[in-house]
Amino acid sequence: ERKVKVTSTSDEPVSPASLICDPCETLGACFERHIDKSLAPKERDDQELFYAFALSVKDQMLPKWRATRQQDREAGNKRVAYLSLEFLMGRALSNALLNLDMNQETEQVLKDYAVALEQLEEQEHDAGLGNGGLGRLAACFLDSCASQDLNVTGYGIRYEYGMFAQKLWDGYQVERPDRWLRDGNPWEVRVPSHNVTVPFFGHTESYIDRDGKRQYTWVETQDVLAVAYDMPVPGYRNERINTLRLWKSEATDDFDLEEFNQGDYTEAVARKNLAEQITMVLYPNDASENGKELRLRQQYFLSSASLQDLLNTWVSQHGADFTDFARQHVMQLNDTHPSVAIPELMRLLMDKYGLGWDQAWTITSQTMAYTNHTLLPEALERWPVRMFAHMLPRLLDIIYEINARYLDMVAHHWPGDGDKLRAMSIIEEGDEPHIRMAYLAIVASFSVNGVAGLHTQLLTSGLFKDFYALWPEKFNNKTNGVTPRRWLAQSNPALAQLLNKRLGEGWVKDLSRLSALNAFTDDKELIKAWQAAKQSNKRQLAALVKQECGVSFDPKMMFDVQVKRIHEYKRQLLNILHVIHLYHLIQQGKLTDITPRCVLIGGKAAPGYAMAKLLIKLANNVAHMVNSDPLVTPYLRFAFYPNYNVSAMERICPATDLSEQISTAGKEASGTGNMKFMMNGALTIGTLDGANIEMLEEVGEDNFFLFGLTADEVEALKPHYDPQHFIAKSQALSEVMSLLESGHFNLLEPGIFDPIIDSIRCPKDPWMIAADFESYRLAQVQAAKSYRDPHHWTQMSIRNTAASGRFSSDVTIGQYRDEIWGIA
Ligand code: GLG
Repeated sequence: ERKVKVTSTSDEPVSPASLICDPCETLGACFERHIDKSLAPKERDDQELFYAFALSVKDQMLPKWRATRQQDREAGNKRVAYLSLEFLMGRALSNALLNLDMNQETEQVLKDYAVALEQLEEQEHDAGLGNGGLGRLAACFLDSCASQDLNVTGYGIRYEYGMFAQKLWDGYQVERPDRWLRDGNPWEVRVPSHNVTVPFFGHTESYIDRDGKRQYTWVETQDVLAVAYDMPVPGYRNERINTLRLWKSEATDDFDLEEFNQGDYTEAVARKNLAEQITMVLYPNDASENGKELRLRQQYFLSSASLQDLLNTWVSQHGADFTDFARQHVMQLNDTHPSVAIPELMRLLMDKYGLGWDQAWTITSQTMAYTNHTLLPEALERWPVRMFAHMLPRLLDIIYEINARYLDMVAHHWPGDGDKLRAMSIIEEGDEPHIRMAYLAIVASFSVNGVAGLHTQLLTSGLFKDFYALWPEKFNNKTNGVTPRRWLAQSNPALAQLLNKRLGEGWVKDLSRLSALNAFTDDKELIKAWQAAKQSNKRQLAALVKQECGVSFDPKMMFDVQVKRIHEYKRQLLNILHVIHLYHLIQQGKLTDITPRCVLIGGKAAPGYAMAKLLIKLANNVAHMVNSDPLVTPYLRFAFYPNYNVSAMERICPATDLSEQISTAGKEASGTGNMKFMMNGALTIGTLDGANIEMLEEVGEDNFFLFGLTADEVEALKPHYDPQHFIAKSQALSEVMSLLESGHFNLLEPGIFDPIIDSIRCPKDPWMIAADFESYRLAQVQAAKSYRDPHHWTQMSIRNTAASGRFSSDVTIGQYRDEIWGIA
């Protein structure tokens, strides 16, 4: 057997286990070698077989990965760095096999080992390095960038502990740590040649240089080592392998030198933990800020390490000449989380490479681009100036200088308007002054984008109105999308095969081709096959729900699903109230409008978000009552799905009939789950919020169950909102409230749901549950009626899939490429 020693330059990915690897080795030979050489010599259980197999698939990628790097280096094309504190990647194996077109070969190889691919896939731990939409969007974008042959690198953090695992105890959420790396991560490659050090604390000193110019240095810092771990991101059948570079924090060897010198060796070594803490755990908050010092440390750690990496690569090729740097780079900031990259780039260019302010500013403001993901005030990051002064003193100097120069411009634009200056300043004054990170990001970026049409419109007319007046050209919309590889081709093989048969395989790369389905909506054969695919997916989900929730779902009933983070604005409560309403109707024998349905809710609540956790308890208690009443279960079943994550969505989405996208209008920036369901042929019941609006535009009102107040109406109603009025007006809601208030769902725990009841009855309820209930109920009646005509329902389902082409992240990334990044 011929074995070739692979040599490589420092920039190329090499995995230790693959040092001896024949580039022409087959997958099978590779697998055999890893079983032999990379595993401990004990029982070969599924976990170990998965590990060896994943290593083999990675080995198959290595030559392409190296070639991609080399090609990008030689072509000298512009490169994009996607900076994000979250990449919610999920599992990698099935996606890699699909994109690399290795499914057939895999089947052959695994036959010899009498193991099924699904068995191995189940062994892989989700890479849960994100909370929800924002992190999953980053993952979909990476897939689209690679699949469109774009030179885009993801930069993130290699958290030791990802998103917590959710358990249920007596219907309450309990959090368990997610040690996803415990069994090792076969996909990652540690690249010590890219180590950089990141400074913290200390103070700034100034001095006069040889040319008589004042210069600044940041001294007596405590440095932390950033170690790069690379993960391959294979494009769809195009030979490109992009990189997701995740940073791990470690102690530098001279950490706490003083203590070493004082002879306190063990103490000093033990203190190294402080450095390692930075990348220990993902903050589990979605759409709300954390405000914790450690979080700022993570943000700076990621920003500094990534920028140093980009600058080092540049300098190794061009020397310290930055004339062309801005033409060759874009840094896309995924929300304000990495926006401290702005003053950090200024610092590196000025303090490390000696550029003057103006040149550094030109480069910074021509390379930074900012994506905003939310209008919720609680999610807008503000850091106390005090914290910056202590942790990042040099950056604070720079932010003050940016602010001073920018406020001159504001003063020029609005002469004599002190209020404007105060309102627009990057520094928010007060007893405890804060830095407004979104303002910093807008001031320093050449592009600011929202993530759906309505969202961008609300940004420019509301939250960022003044900035829009100053710089209209910066603002643009990029409606989100999701990757059709993972979310259709991979997770819904039944439907994918059907699409392949009807349309060929082109849709995987060009989702607009799905619109050809519209020609077949009367085709009986297609309708039958479409229904069969859905039924088979529903049977699989039913088995999973039985296993995870202990509830029997009947595939003949309508599957009505709401899975996403638990948040008041997403209004899981509206859904639960509707379940209570149906339960009540059925118990009273009022069955005329009832279509048998199985309702599934799933999602995690931030551990500190009491109201969201209470909603989980309510869902579980209502589910218990529904499922234990034999009069009710022929018509209604209700389950809360524990530990909802990417892998769960891959099974839930293909089996869903009705997708709940019911946020208060104006609150959900875009949503991306809504798009996954649509692609998989679910019908949506939804409000005019986020990307729902664009989905409705594509599919038409006849194929969508629309309800609720518009964003404008919500705003207009706010000052005189009277929930009692809406409750009194709706018999259904009055009865639901009475039942809830009677303690029917919490007999053993009196009063526990009072905060929920009070929130509905409170005139300040920002989510306007009572206002939208009746219109929601009527839309549900409509959906129930429609479902009773399977032929027509299926036609609507086909039309939804057909109209989903615009929500491929390939389309979104095409727009980023052309309108923001300007790359080939
Ligand atoms: C946000 C929003 C979602 C959006 C997602 C991706 O809440 O509406 O779809 O980002 O842009 N904080 C988020 O998860």
